[in-house]
Amino acid sequence: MSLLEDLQWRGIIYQQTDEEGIKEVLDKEKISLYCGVDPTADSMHIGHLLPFLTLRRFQQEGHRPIVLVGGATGLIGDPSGKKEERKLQTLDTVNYNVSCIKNQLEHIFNFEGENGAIMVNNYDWDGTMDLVTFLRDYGKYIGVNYMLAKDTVASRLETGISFTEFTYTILQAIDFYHLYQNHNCKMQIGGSDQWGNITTGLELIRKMTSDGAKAFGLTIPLVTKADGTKFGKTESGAIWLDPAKTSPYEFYQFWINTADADVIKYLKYFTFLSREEIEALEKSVEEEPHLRKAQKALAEEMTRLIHGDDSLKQAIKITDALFSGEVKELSADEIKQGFKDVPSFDYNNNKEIGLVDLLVEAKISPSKRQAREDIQNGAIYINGDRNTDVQYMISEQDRIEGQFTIIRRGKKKYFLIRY
Ligand code: 629
Repeated sequence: MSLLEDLQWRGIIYQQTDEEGIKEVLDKEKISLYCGVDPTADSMHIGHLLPFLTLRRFQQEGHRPIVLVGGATGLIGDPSGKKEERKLQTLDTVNYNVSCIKNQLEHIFNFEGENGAIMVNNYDWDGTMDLVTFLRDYGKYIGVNYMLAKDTVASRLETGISFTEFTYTILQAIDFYHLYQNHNCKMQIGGSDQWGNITTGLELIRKMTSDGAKAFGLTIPLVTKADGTKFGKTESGAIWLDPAKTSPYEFYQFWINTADADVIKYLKYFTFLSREEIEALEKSVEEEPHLRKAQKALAEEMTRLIHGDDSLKQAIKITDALFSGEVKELSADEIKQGFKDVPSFDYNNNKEIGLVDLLVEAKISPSKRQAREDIQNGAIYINGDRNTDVQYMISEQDRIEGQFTIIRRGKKKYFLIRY
C-alpha cells in the first residue's frame, strides 16, 4: 500500500489542492514538506497532534519533515476558526512558549539521517523583515479581494477583524514561499482550518516564481466524536502533551475512555499500528467489546508515543491498582497522578489520630457513629487493607513515603490524606 493509499484508508486526507499532482510527485520523488504551530501556550495539546503525526508518516516513507514554530505568527494571531479577535501575547511569553513547544516537537520527530527533520522558527525571517519589503515584495501579490473571500476573513467581517489578524495569512504565505525557496519544500499540511492559509501560500509561490512552480497543500479532517461533543476536552480541560499539565496517567485514561464508536477511527488517525492490527481490533470491538482491547491498544500506543515506556508502565500500574484496590505498592509520585481528582484532606500534625476521628475530620464519614459503623462493617480500607478496629490509631507507619494515606470507603470511594 502506498503512503497516499494508507492515508486514505486511515481517513486522514480531507482536502488536496491537486490530487493528481500530489500522487505524481510522491510516486516519483522524496519531498520536503511542512506543518506549523503557533506558540499560543507553553504546551501543545492532543488537538495539535494529527498533522504532526501525519508528517511523521511521510518521514517513515523517506520524505523530509520541516517543523515550523511560529515565533513571528504567534505574535500576530491566526484568525482561522476564531470567532473573536485574539489578545496579543507579550514577546517574553511567546519566546518562552516557543522553547517549550520546540522541545515537545523534538520528541516527536527524528532529526538524524538522510531525511532527518528540520526545525525552523519563522521569527528568523518574518520577524526581521522591514515594512517596505513586506509591502513591496509580498503584499503586492496578494489581492485584498482575494483575502476578503477567504472563509476566515469573511466570517469575521460582521464582528470585526483587525488589520493585524487580517494580515496573518500573508505571513504564513511568506513562510511557505521561504521554505519552498530555501528548503525545496513542496507541500504544506495542516488541519482543515488551515486551508485558507495554505492556499494563500500557493498563490504567492505561483506568482513569485517563474519556473512553473509546483507546490501542494493537503489538509486533515477535524477530529470529531460520535456523540457530538468536542474531541480532546474533558471536564478538567484540554489534554496537554506536557506531563506537568496532564499526567501520563490522565493521558492514558483519556484514551482508554474512548467510546467504541470512535476507537477504530482514532487508532487509524493516531497510531502507527498496521492495517492488519487495526482490523483485528475492529473485530474485537464488534465481537467482544467488553474486553476493550482496542481502547487498551490506543491508550498504550499514545502514552508510549508521547511519554515513553516507563511512564506507560506507571500509568498501567496506577490503573490496575485503582481497579483492584491494591494501592500499597504505589509510589508517592504515582499517588499524585492517580488521585489528583480524589477528595483530599491535609493533616498538618505529627500526632497520631484515631481512625474514627480522622474519618470524621476528613469528611469521609458524616459522624462518629457512622464512622464506627463503617469500620465495623468492613467498609474502611487503609492503603488497600481493610481495617475493622474502631480503636485504631493512624500513625507514621500508615504514611506512604511520609506523604500520603489512602483511605477507601466501600467499593470505590477513595480519599487522600496528605501530610
Ligand atoms: C505559520 C504558522 C506557518 C504555518 C502554520 C502556522 C500555524 C497555523 C495555526 N495552527 C494551529 C495552531 O498553531 O494556527 N496558522 O494552534 C493548529 N496547528 C495544527 C493544525 C490545526 C491548527 O498547529 O493544523 O488545524 C489544529 O489541528 O489549528 O507558516
